[in-house]
Amino acid sequence: MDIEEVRSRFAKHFNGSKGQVYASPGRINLIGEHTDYNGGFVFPGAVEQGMVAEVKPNGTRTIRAYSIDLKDYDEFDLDDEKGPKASHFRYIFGVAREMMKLGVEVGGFDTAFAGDVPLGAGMSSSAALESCFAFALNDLFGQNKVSKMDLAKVGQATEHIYLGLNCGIMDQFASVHGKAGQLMRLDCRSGEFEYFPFNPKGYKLVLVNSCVKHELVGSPYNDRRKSCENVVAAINKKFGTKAETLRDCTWEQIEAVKGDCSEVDIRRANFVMGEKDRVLAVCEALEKGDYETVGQKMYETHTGLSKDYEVSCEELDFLNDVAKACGVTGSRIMGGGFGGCTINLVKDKLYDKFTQTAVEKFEQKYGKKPVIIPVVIGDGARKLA
Ligand code: GAF
Repeated sequence: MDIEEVRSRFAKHFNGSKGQVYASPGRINLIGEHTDYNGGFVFPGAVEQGMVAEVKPNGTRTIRAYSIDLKDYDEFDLDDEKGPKASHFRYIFGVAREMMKLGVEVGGFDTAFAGDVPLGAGMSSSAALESCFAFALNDLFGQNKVSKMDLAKVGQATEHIYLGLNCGIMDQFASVHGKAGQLMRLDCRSGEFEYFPFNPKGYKLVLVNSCVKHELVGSPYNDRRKSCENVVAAINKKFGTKAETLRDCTWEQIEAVKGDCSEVDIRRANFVMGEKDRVLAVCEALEKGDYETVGQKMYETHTGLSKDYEVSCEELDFLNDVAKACGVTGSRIMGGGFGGCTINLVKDKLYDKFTQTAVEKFEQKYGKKPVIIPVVIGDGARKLA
């Protein structure tokens, strides 16, 4: 997103005034899907695409916000619990309210914002928006006292309370903590994380966006989380334990409550257990430069997300099959599912053939072109000017 464009729109809408400019990115995730809300591991990185916002305190209790992309304007009061209706404004309202809960004396502000994270692609444009405003309000009203992890939690709470999506922490975490050229392995139970330089020699990461609109708010995402919670509750009941998430449970315990849960819930819990282990296996393989194993784990994840967790769709399964047939090292659905992109680990020499074939075959079958998005791992939330 061009900062000058945001600057000129802001000036136009707010009487020629000038604020501070902030940015925060979307994310990819190499592996570790639906593990975050189960206390497991994830392995995301920030991307270069993100959200840019110019923000200026206005000395009132009102937020005046202009979405440049949607050409939509609204004003809403910080102290009016209802907040705005449109989701793009609710993210901003939720972040402001959650920052206030942390003791930040948020005042009214004017803002114009725009982004280049493709919407509905599973690259978390919503986390980019939340993290951008959490970072900005911390800087403008909170003397940057709120820690990065708490800024990520502000975004997550916004999803839960203001949008009704019971997501995990991965997307907001990645948007806030990202570093150019580095993936991050996060333990979602302890909050500990490690940066992993990611520059696979001879390989590239590329997203293929099916353009099947992935919209998690109102999707069966919350049901998936509920399935996992059902199994944890059954285990606690049977064993008198106090497990908080599947991370605190064992395969044997899941097997033992088979008769107490639905077959679907057990299948989903088993997927999560396997996925948690796959993240660790991928990290180990990466350290050895063993990209074949990384790729094989990605395919396993795809199969699990498609057959067991049931968050794929026909188009994504098709793209996964095309990748396999082309000899791509690893390929899988990325993000929450129900549409969006596949993420593919491709040998440099196969890159052109694969991307061309994916576009051609997909267009032949579905009558529209998927969008190829090369992955560049970028920086997290920051002040631009
Ligand atoms: C979405 C959610 F927002 C994340 O918290 C995560 O659960 C992901 O789906 C699946 O791994 O992006």
